[in-house]
Amino acid sequence: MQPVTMHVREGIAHVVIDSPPVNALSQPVRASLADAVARVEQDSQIAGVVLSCAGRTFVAGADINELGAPLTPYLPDILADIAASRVPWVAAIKGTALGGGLELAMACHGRIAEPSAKMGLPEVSLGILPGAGGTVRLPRLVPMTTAITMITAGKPIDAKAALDAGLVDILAETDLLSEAEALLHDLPMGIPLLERPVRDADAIDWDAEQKTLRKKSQGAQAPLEALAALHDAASLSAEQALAAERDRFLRLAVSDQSRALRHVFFAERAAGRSLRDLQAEPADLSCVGVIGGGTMGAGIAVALLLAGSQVILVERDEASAAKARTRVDETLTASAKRGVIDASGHAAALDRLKTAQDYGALTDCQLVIEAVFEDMALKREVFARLDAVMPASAILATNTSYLDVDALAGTTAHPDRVLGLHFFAPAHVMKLLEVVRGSATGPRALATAGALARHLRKIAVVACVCDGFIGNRIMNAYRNDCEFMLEEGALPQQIDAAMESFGFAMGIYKVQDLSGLDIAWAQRKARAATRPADERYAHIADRLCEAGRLGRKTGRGFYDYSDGKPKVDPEVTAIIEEESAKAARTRRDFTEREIIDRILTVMQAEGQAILDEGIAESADDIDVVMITGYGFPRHKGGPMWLTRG
Ligand code: 3H9
Repeated sequence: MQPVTMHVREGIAHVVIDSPPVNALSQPVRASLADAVARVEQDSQIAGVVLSCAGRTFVAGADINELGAPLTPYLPDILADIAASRVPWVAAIKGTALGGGLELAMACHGRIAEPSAKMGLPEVSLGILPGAGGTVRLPRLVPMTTAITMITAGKPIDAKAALDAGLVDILAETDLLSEAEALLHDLPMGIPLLERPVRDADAIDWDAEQKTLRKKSQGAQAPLEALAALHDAASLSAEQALAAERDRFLRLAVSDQSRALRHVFFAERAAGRSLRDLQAEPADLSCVGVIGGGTMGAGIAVALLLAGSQVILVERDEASAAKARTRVDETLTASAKRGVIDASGHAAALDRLKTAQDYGALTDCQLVIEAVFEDMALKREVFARLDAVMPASAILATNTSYLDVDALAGTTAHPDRVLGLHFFAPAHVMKLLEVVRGSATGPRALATAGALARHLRKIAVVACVCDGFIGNRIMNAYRNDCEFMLEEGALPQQIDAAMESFGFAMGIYKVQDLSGLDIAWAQRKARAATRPADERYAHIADRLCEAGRLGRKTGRGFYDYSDGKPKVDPEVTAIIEEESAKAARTRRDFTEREIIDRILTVMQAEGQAILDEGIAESADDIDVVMITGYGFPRHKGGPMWLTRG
């Protein structure tokens, strides 16, 4: 069957794209669409066209598997034919119209959308820019400021915002297709879109836009190319701007950054597939227990509340429970400020939170997540108590970031229901969920982790038990090596600058100061007894902790925060130089390239060891962990990708 079908009813042709799962414009879809466009032109009985899609969504864009390959029939040519059609076309949008899908809709003469629909040009997230006229058509429909935000940030907007901006003509009230037909009758043919001027381009300070974007994109090329294409749209004829957009698109489509970003796109979707493929019935997530209402516990509770679950949060006493509730409330307030929920959503979420001091309050929960302090004895006690009160069918998870999940499971009578769910702070924002599979973890516990990730819209990556699992194990390895570089002559600010210019959101020393140096200090102390005597060990971080420099929370860590911002501190430099001398290292200069090469080499070696030991399911999973949990630059594809790229 053809992926694009056409049937004519009372002079209106219904052209329907049907190519699951997301109606991407693959070569067969484009060929079939081009054929439908030609048939419309030849059939004089047809007075108008409604273009719609089967399934759950309008077109989600070009087929990402085909980017960088020969593109015939070429989408911009098909869109030019639609725009020049002798009859009006109306796009009927549901689900999402993204990338080439939105460009297709913009080539039509009118657009109607379901109120729940979303529209966007997310190409920059794939290292390209809209390549089928998006940068030229969008600023002729919406104000240039809106076009700049939509195209350079790649974030979709909802139907109401699209209506307000002028991207769609009306929102459907009851039936999308019959209202699309009605719109066809009402549509004035007017001036063709490409002959209209761009909207409000005079208000733009292009140099300032470029400066801000350069800073924000941290080395990613596509957003800057997209901005340049929009500048072309404002300053050249439509025909010239379309040709310039095409050149930029073809160049970016074969770039290293686009290849890396496409790799990440598919790696993120493949992550945790083993959890989805399990036959076991996951636990019900309508009511979830959380033990501990500190930063992590409260964040996990907020993530669950925002997803619609009821949460029973257990704290050791009434005062701690009250503090936890306040923490949750404050986080919900911040979420409301960011537009994630409205006031009634905030109130409803808070209503779904119950606090308790007794584990007996948890017995209706099929999943309990423990998020108490990282202390093995304390966690063992929690698990023993949970095991005693919870029905055998309930799943018990620990949010530990490095402790032995098997040792915790060993304290229970049903180790098959125990697993690790390593959330990242802030837990209601960060996308990554490391699912730690113990040696006895059963399929129902794993299926529940998969269901939880979907419920919370997170990316699950499966790891087996080892110290630090995937992410923290790799981070510990390169953090150690960074300390060795400090001993050998580098300074924290140089290492941070090198990492940031590579594209990390933040250098390792700013990250440590932000999260606090005490957790890793406790970890090092716990390991001290078993550390081989001949293992190289740098004492710099320990010295800072001993001096009370625990990071931002104490106003001092690797940097001084007395002015709020990280400032180089001579006291830290002195400690580093003393430690170099004690370790008998001759200090020397490091180049940025050398620093980055060393960090990458350590990450890749540790990643390879993790794969060889069977801790991670794939190299792609390691890339996903480092990008979504540890600030590795997305447009570089991840440490393991770089060994292949
Ligand atoms: C573009 O349009 C360039 C043009 O400007 C120029 C042309 C000349 N292609 O995300 P999901 C697969 S660039 C191929 O899990 P959801 C995906 O891999 C494109 N495959 O579902 C997955 O496969 P699997 C610009 C695609 O409901 C399955 O579909 N467009 C594509 O959570 C389900 O995906 C974009 O960047 C694709 N375009 O979210 C949009 N899209 O089951 C990218 C999806 O084997 N897509 N797949 O793992 C999305 O953002 C989300 O998929 C969407 C649905 C929101 C649509």
